[in-house]
Amino acid sequence: MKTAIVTGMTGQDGPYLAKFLLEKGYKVYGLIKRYSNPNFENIKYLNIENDVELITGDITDDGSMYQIINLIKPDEFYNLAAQSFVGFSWNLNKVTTNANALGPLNILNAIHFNSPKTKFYQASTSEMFGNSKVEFQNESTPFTPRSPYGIAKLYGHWITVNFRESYNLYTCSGILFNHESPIRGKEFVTRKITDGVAKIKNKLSDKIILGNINATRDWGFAGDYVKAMWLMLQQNIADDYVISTGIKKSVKDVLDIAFNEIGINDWTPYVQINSAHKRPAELNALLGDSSKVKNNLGWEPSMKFEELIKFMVKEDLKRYENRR
Ligand code: NAP
Ligand code: G4F
Repeated sequence: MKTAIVTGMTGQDGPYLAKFLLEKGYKVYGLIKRYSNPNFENIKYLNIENDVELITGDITDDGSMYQIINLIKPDEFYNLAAQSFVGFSWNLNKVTTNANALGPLNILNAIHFNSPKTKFYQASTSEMFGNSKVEFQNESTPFTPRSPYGIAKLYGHWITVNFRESYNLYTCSGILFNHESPIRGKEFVTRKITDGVAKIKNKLSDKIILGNINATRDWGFAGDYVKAMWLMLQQNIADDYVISTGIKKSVKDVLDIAFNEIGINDWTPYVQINSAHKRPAELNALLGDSSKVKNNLGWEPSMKFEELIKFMVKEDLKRYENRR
């Protein structure tokens, strides 16, 4: 039986990846931080609470990573933990840097000295491209990050590449574009909208307050993207890959689909713009070219944007209906 450690188990991708690995027959250790009041909502949503072995640790604590990796010596280590909200990375720039840059370094050092056969996946991001000069970003596109989040993640990316080149470790960096699901954090724009629409439908609210609704992103489904993470660790040679759908949509497109799902064609009376939700340095557009992963690993996304947003609205509607 293969073993894997997955960090970020209370977030979105951690539970999706853990479920995928469990279905493949892995023994999965899910790393969570120490909480006074832990939140297992996402783990429960995917029905894996009895199957994942939860272990307590913190990627910013090198001793904690050293002990855990020395004890388990997993076949695979997926580092999904991060301060992942770009908007807060200006206010929490040191927390963001500790988790997103030094976190992967701590894990890589622990693997290098304690378990050099462990294959390592680092959750890198399209945010590292910044406002790119090219329309489609791929593995050769220069990085020009514009947020403390993207800058810290760029260190995580390069240190992952560096440990591969310096010590011959099997380390991969997945450069993932935005991916969403019904367990996406509610501060991210898609879920903020689908949750807001469900509240409006249930007369619990009459407004959604947003920032730059002209921004465009390349949005896919988290359930598809975790398969790409696993594929990267199953090859003979470690490499880095862009994961995306190659389709550009705007925040306004999310609003169109989500409101349409509750029978509202004109969402303008329900949406208010507030500059508090705008960023000091915005990324106006991101769009990925994932032909390398398609050609080399055979990965392609399965869920289309419209289906994804409708699915998220339906799941949020169920949550409010179940509370009545
Ligand atoms: P998420 O929902 O915000 O989950 C992040 C997880 O990391 C949470 O469980 C969080 O725990 C945990 N965490 C934060 N700091 C930690 C620390 N010091 N030690 C241990 N755990 C810590 O993020 P996600 O959407 O699942 O994304 C997974 C990863 O992919 C992140 O690294 C993100 O930056 C990256 N990424 C995401 C996307 C996307 O569109 N979703 C795209 C590209 C890259 P708490 O909640 O308890 O703080
Ligand atoms: O949903 P978002 O907060 O996602 P963002 O900033 O693109 O970051 C996500 O994707 C990255 C990959 O590209 C990940 F690395 C990162 O961890 C995270 O998962 O914002 C999307 C867009 C932005 O342009 C933002 O300015 O939506 C715009 N937006 C407009 N109004 C808003 C809002 N974003 C949020 N969160 N809240 C708003 O009210």
